[in-house]
Amino acid sequence: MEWIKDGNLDFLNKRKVEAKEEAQKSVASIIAAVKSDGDEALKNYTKQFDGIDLDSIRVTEEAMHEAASRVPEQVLKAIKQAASNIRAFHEKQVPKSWTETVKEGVVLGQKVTALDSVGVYVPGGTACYPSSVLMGAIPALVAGVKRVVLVSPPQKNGWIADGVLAAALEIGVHEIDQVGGAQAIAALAYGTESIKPVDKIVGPGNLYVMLAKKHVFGDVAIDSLAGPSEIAVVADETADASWIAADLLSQAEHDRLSMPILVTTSEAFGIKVEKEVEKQLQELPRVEIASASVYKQGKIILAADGHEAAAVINRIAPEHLELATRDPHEIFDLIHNAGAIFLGKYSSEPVGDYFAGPNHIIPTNGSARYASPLGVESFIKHSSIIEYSDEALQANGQAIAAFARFEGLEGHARAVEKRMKGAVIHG
Ligand code: HSO
Ligand code: ZN
Repeated sequence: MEWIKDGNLDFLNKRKVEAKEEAQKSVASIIAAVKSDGDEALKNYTKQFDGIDLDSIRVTEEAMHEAASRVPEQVLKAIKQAASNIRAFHEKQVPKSWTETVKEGVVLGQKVTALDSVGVYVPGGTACYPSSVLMGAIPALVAGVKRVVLVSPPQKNGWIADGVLAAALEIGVHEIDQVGGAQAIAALAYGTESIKPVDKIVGPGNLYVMLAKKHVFGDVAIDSLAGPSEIAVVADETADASWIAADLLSQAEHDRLSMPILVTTSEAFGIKVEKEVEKQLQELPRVEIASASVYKQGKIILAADGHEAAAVINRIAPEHLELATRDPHEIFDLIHNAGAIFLGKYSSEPVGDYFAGPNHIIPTNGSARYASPLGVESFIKHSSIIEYSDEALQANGQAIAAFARFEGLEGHARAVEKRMKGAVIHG
C-alpha cells in the first residue's frame, strides 16, 4: 500500500476514470438503435454481448419461483431478514406533505408524490448482487412508486441469477426484464414494445451503463453515477489490526479500482495493518482483484491527531467510513463528508452492505461532499402549494405587480391587478 506521511492528498485528483471516446460512440449508437428498433434491438444486443437468444424479455412469475427454489434456505432467510431491516430503515425516511397558514389568508405547503415508475439496474457478471436488488428497489417501493422495474442481463445459463430473482420476488418488484448494458438503459428511458419507459433509472453498472445513464439524463432522471467502492478506516492502536485489514479487503475485493484507505495516528499500527492485509489477501478467493486494488489504490495515511484524521476524511469524502478509535464519537462529530459512517469496532462495513438497513448505494468518488445515499427521497418529488385569499391578494398585489413591471413583464402585473379591487389600471 502507498504510505502518505506528509499530508499530500494529490491522489484524490486522479480518482476519476475518463471514458474513452470509442465507448461513448458505441453507447450513443446502441441508444439510437433501441430508440428506432425497440425489442428487436434489445434481442440483437443481448445475443451480441451476452451470447443469449432471448425468447421473451419479461421474466415470468413462474421463473422467479423456480429460481427462488434453487436458493439455499439459509440465504433466503437472510434475504428476508435483510429486506425487513432495510424496509424499516427506509420507512423512517418517508417525508410528509404539509400545509401551513403562514399569515392570515396565506396557505403554503409541499405535496409529496412518489414517482410513477422507476427502473433499477442490477449488473450481471461478478457484480450480480441480490443485496443490490434490495437496496435499489425497497426505497422505491416504500416511497410508493407504482411500477418498479428491475433490469439485469441474463447470465451464461440464459437466466438472471437465481439470487437476484429470489430477492426481487421477496420484496414484490413489479416487473423484471432480462436485458442489461446500455441497451437496457435506453429501453428504460425511451421504451420499447415490451418495456414501457420509466421516470428515473437507478443502480450501479459498468462503464457502458454509466455512460448510457449520462446520455439519457434529462429525458429521464438518474441517481448519482456510482464508481468503484471505497472504504476509509480511521483506527488507532486500540483497534485489532487483523479486523481492520479484513474490512479494508472487504471493499478491495469488489473491483480492481476499489480504494481501501487506512488513516491512523500510529505508524506502528499502520505497519501491522499493512502486514495483515498482505497476509489475508493471499487467502482470499478474489485475490487477483483485491491485490490490484490494495497495491495500486490502497493508502495508509498518517495523521498527527484525531483532528487531522477527520480533516483528511473530509477531504476524501469516502463512500464508507469506519471509525475504530478509542472514542469513535469524538471523531464522528468532526466528520461532514462521508456516505455511510460505521462507529465502533463491531460495526464492520459488510454489516451495512447486507443487513443493517441503511442503503449500500452510496456516493463515491468524493461526491459524498454534496450527495446522499439512495433513499426514499430519491423516488419522490415535492410540489409546492400556494393558496392566497382575496384579502391576501389585495394586501400584496401592488408589491407583486411592481416586481413584475421591474422585470419588464407587464402581463404578469396585469394578471394580479385584474383581481385587485378599485386598483384596476388596465382594462
Ligand atoms: N459495498 C458495495 C455494495 C455491496 N457489497 C454489494 C456487497 N454486495 C458498494 O458500496
Ligand atoms: Zn461491499
